[in-house]
Amino acid sequence: MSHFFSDLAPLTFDPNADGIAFRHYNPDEIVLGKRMEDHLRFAVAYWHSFAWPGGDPFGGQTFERPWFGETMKDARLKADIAFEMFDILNAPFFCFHDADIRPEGASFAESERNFREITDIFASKMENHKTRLLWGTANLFSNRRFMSGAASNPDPEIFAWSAATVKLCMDATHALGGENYVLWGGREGYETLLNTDLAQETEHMGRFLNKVVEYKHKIGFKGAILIEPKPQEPTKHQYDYDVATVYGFLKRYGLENEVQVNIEQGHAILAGHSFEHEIALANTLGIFGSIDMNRNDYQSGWDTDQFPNNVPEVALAYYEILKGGGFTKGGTNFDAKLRRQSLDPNDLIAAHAGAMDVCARGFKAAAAMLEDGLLEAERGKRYAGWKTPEAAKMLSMDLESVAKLVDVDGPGPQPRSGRQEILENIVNRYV
Ligand code: XLS
Ligand code: NI
Ligand code: NI
Repeated sequence: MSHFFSDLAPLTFDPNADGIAFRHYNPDEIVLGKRMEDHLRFAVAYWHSFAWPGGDPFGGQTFERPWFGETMKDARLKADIAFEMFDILNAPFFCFHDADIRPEGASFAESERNFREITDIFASKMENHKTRLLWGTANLFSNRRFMSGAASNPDPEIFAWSAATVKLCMDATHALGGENYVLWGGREGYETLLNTDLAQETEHMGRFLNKVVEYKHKIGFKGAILIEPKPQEPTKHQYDYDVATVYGFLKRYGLENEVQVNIEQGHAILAGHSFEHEIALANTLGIFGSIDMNRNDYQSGWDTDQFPNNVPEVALAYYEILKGGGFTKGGTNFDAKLRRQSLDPNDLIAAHAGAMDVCARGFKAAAAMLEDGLLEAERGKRYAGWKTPEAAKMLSMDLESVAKLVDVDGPGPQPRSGRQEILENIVNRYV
């Protein structure tokens, strides 16, 4: 034991507890025929919890952690404390990038050795801890070599370095039984068209993704390959802007049945969408995979990665997820970080416990809304006209034939209320 979280026992469901506990998240509670833990599939993000020093654009490190440092000893201690936290949180999953878990070496080979030593430690820890791997990923954006992108970098050596890094991270994800592999194109985009060949860069990204999918099949990785859309930040224009853009990209490269999306709440907001819009669209297009449940500050317009705390918003997101049949391989990853003044070890635990409770409340509300069926009944009524055979037939008729169906002498169709306020009032009964 490291004693970093010295006085904290594993959290349990206890609505009347004095201190930190789950007040709404009861892993064993059956909702819609399944344990809540199996529905929500919470994951802790290694990077924000253990590798982020608390900096912002105006100031550096605020956190003091005994594992901060660039040695393998630090990396091993970090892994010990990470699994201690997973145990305290009773976390079913975690997620990591290569760069979160190991110090960068002086060469690719040294970085790889460092990485493998820690993933071997993960493998042995996972034999006697419950926490599984939701997804692995490669950090192809922090190191300065990636400043102009990874797969889309004008320098072919960086393309190769990125391929080697993704291969290594896919191998580790596969070996650890990961359920997904994520690609977030952190710097796959551009700052100015003046120095950018957009056609070549997007072509390279398409080729790269094809290689990733081929490799997945070659090694027999059964997890899902996920792209995480984001419109901007760090680059001015990011190629994986939103779900719709990613779908167009996948279609262009014939990958729409191979790759799905990991949708982040904050990224949806940055793209000018709601979270539930992105989820609903991904379900419609058949590419929904997983979520990063971290919210943005609505004023700052920045990816502030805050833990979720808005039950009505979370409820609408889970409503769409449940309507799509719920998670299969995906889950709820907290790609969320503390505020930089939250220095104490307990803040890390409280942040996750609170987020799990917020999600549980939203999820239970979503399940009840779906079970009661009021919203779906209203939606059904709105589209009822299409239930008639004559209406359905129109979809396969040509334009002239459809035009002939209009009663040209009558008063024309009469508009009907969209009843938005009534629907919002219904939602409010649950949240
Ligand atoms: C950054 C992204 C990142 C991905 C994983 O905005 O959310 O954290 O989830 O690379
Ligand atoms: Ni993000
Ligand atoms: Ni994310």
